Amino acid sequence: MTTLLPGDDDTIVAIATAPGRGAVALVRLSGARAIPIARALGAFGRLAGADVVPRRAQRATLRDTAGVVMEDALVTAFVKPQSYTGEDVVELAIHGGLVSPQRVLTACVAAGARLAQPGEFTRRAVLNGRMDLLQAEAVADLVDARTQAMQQQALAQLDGGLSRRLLALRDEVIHLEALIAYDIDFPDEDDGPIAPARIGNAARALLASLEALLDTVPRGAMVRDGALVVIAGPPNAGKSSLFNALLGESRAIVTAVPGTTRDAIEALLDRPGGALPLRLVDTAGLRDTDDEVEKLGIEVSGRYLAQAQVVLACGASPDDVARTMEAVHDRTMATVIPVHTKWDLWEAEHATAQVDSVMVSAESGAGLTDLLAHIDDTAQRGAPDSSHDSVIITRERHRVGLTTARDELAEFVSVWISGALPAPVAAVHLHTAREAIAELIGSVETEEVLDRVFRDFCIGK
Ligand SMILES: Nc1nc2c(ncn2[C@@H]2O[C@H](COP(=O)(O)OP(=O)(O)OP(=O)(O)O)[C@@H](O)[C@H]2O)c(=O)[nH]1
Ligand SMILES: [Mg+2]
Repeated sequence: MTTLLPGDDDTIVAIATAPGRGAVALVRLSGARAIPIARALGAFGRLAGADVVPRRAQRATLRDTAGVVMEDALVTAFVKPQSYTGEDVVELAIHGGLVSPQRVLTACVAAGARLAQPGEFTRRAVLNGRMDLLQAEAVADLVDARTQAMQQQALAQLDGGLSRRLLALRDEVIHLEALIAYDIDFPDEDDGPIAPARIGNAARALLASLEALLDTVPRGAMVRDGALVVIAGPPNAGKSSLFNALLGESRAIVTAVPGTTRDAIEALLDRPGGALPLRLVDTAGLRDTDDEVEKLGIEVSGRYLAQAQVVLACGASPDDVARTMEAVHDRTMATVIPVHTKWDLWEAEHATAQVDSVMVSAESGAGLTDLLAHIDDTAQRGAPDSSHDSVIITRERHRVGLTTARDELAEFVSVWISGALPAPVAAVHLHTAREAIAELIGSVETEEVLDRVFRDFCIGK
């Protein structure tokens, strides 16, 4: 259950836009005194009783508490409960920059508002039932998204996709509990108790749904952070050039001197059209070396290789590619794609076509699209879109809660099938599973089980 913070009755204020030079800034007030405070600054005209027209932007000259003109604003009022927070909200759209927003904020505080805590507007929205916890998290994800895939996922979660899915799962647990409760309360009914197999089968089906949702965790991690793609190979193989070419910008230093890259360099490659984001890593060339700094760089490469989802084993000749394949083999669990780099040079001197590597030239751009398609294929295989309604798990809190629910349900299935425990004791596992799911959504109800008994069964049957 969401609990009240001290100060939840306060009217809060914050600058909702990022600080710094910008065309527009938004100062937002929420709480019982939002409208009077805004009125005190002249947001609704000079007349004390001037009408507030909800949801209509109105131009106003804002004055500080001493009556000095401080801004020319566009003011919009939202009357509760039709607002983001479920309280009265006033949004003051003013000029951006370093001075205006701060000045208006200070005036709001002088007129009786309190500075908002981080996330307090959304917290109030949850508290007032405007959204659940999962949607509140989606708001944060939307703001923090670094890739289109993550932004898309956050939007779907904000729209209630995950909430609906978890509510459905919770309802299935409640249904199971209801079946058992019926069995316990009315064991001598004429029709006999509910067949244990029916409960066992329903529990197994529910367990499968929970497993399916948990199976989306690897994909969720890739959507959130990108699939880790490590570029490995001997010094001077053209790794940094490939890295830059894939990114479409010069991020890593490229020189003809072997051993140029000393440390791993990361960049996020985000593409439109629903492709998984890629976390590309350029590494120090793999070789035996006495140079201390280079050695450290190679150790870093090793660590990346261990975590990679995809490894590009580079070499500028078939022999080099083979050697890299060999070298990375023991250091990674990832799918390794052989990549023949500097293909333009090889092609110019050798007539034979190569078939078992992806051939690329950072110089001409040849083969890059093909390589990206290979990478996408491999990443997709490592994290299939297993969810039938594309609801995926991207947060650790969700993974932990669902794992608890899954484990409890598995425990229930096992004791139920073996008949090892009396029904009321076995049902404790269901209760814990339900609590775990309810906690994710942010609502924990109690009387629901009994309600269900009387809704799904009528007395006397
Ligand atoms: N012709 C041609 N030259 C390339 C290509 N890719 C890289 N080179 C050249 O090869 C040399 C080495 O390139 P890098 O990208 O620095 O190689 P690296 O594997 O990162 O090297 P280290 O960081 O030293 O391990 C540079 O002189 C590049 O200009 C290519 O596709 N075609
Ligand atoms: Mg390099």
